[in-house]
Amino acid sequence: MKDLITLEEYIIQAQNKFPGATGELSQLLRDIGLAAKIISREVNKAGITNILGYEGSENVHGENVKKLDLFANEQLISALSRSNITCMVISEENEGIVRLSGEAGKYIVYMDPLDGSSNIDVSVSIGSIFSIYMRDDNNKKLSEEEALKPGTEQVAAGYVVYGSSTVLAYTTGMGVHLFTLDPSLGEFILNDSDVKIPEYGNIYSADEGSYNFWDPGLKKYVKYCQEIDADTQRPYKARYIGCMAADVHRTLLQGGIFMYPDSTKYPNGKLRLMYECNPLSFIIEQAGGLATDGNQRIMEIQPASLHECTPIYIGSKNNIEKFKEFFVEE
Ligand code: AHM
Ligand code: MG
Repeated sequence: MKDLITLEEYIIQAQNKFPGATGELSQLLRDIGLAAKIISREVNKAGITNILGYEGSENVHGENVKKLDLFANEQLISALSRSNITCMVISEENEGIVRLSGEAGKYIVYMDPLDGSSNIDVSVSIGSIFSIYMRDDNNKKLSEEEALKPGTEQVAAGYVVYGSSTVLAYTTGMGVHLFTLDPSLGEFILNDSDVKIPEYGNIYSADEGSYNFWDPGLKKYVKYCQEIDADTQRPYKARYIGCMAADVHRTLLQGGIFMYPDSTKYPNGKLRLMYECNPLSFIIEQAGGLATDGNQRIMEIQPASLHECTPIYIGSKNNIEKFKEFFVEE
């Protein structure tokens, strides 16, 4: 039987390669892995436990919050509180910073606890996304400003997709490692270490229903994707799950491009820089792909606020480079 390596074992093996490591980041990743298992269990029985449906409140973006969003938020915050390693959490579900364990922890965690939550009611993939930064100075008073770092300063990031299987991918800046949850063992099992995105893919992913809100350059690019040309495997296939974590996961494995542009409807795009775009850009770049807002690398954007949005075009290197030709044309 092929040796099974669990997420916990893998993280510890990786840590042992660095004799000076304190083990704190490893612990933090394991805590997130535990929360992901609990969320996965609830997601799978969401219908039968009557956990579906609107919770009744609105989140900081004025969107309806469903019970499972709150459940996932609570599970992740509670997992991150266990080890006194994390000083603050910034979540899609909380307007301000959430302080944990006083000022002691040296890590700052951003997260989207349940991405794509409109998919819950129809049993389509949803996800969790996380992004981890280290504090500059543990003795400083915690502040929102301290959390406003560009994505290049992430020390780790990852996502979980609750799909036909539950998968978890993470990076600490040394490649992307992918695990699948075996529900009978209750363990994430290593699929692949150092996953690479195909250099080119024939899938494009965007909410094309919003076509009339888009810039002319983007419209032309999408028409390019639809043209017939065997040499470049066009027309591309269109795929759009409506859960960025799941759409980016497919892009990681099969290549292509995922786009959530700015538009007359969403002048700054809709996806959040700090807990959607930066962590998924870190993953895709570590796998050999690219992520841009059209003008600059996503991870180099200097954030001005915790929940800000950005347009994003992310995927295989050759697809993003081709896309940029259309973008500069305008
Ligand atoms: P969320 O509030 O459930 O996290 O929504 C974010 C999601 C992304 O994952 C997805 O790509 C996008 O919003 C879908 O938006 P739209 O419905 O405009 O296509
Ligand atoms: Mg989201």
